Amino acid sequence: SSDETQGIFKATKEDYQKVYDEIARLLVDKDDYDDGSYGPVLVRLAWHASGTYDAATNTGGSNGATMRFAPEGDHGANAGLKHARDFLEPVKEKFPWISYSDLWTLAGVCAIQEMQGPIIPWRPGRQDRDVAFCTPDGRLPDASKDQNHIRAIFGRMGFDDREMVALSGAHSLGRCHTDRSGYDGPWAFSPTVVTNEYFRLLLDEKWGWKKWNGPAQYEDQSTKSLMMLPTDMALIKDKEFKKHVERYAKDSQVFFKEFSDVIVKLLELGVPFESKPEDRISFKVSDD
Ligand code: CCH
Repeated sequence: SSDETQGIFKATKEDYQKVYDEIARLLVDKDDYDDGSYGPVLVRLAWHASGTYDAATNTGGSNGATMRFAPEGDHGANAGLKHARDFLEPVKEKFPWISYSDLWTLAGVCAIQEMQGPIIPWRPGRQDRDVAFCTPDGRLPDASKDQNHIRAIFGRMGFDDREMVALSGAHSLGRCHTDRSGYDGPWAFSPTVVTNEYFRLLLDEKWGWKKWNGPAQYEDQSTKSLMMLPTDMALIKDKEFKKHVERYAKDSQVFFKEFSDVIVKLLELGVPFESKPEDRISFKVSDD
């Protein structure tokens, strides 16, 4: 008997576009949050769901959406991501056939595209898994560390130097919250638009330690309104990383292309797709 008669809903590309459109609509509708958008925190949810991947054991990654469960949801690195998960609950209610793991990654794609970023081709196929699949704490990066830590954490996922720098460009978006990570402030002047500003600021501004009682972070000396984490600053302290910071600062098109490719890879880590890369969907951006 067919899937149809068993009551299994086979979603089409058009169905996934409807989910995309609903998230995009809610992003506009619920603009009374942080800098006026849930976009950045949705990107962080997709990244933290995916960035638990360990290539050696093929565990973790976006397949499973195990951050729904207390052990993983309570990991220090995931503080504040409940805002993103709760934002998506009405979408899950409206489209109950989509898995949380597909929904969270699709939401990251939607947020990047709606914040004027590049198209991020995406495909479905993730299945939610139970609490037993929660990953151990410590798989996500620690902002107080240096380039060796960045290479250890992202190397474990299977990324090279170039990809690590491209991924870090996501910090053109959003901000740090004292009640989540303990750090404070945005990286860039336009935290709800995807740009290569993060790389330009890293190179062009003078950065000094912020004088405060919080965790060690940098502030720009001219306006004292922007921030960098120790791990961000490692990207210009390390010669190999810095080459890529310079490439992306110089050419926003190169950044957009390599950022898109590396986000596609991030969101697919460890997912046992039945579909092929050619089956990826390029969602249509909303017109405003
Ligand atoms: Fe990040 N990130 N991130 N980050 N991140 C934080 C916020 C965002 C690190 C630490 C932090 C990536 C890599 C790293 C986003 C996307 C990505 C915060 C503040 C810390 C701390 C959290 C808070 O207080 O709310 C470290 C360390 C690394 C690597 O070494 C990568 C990779 C991505 C995506 C591809 C986004 C977006 C935010 C903003 C979230 C918000 O709520 O505004």
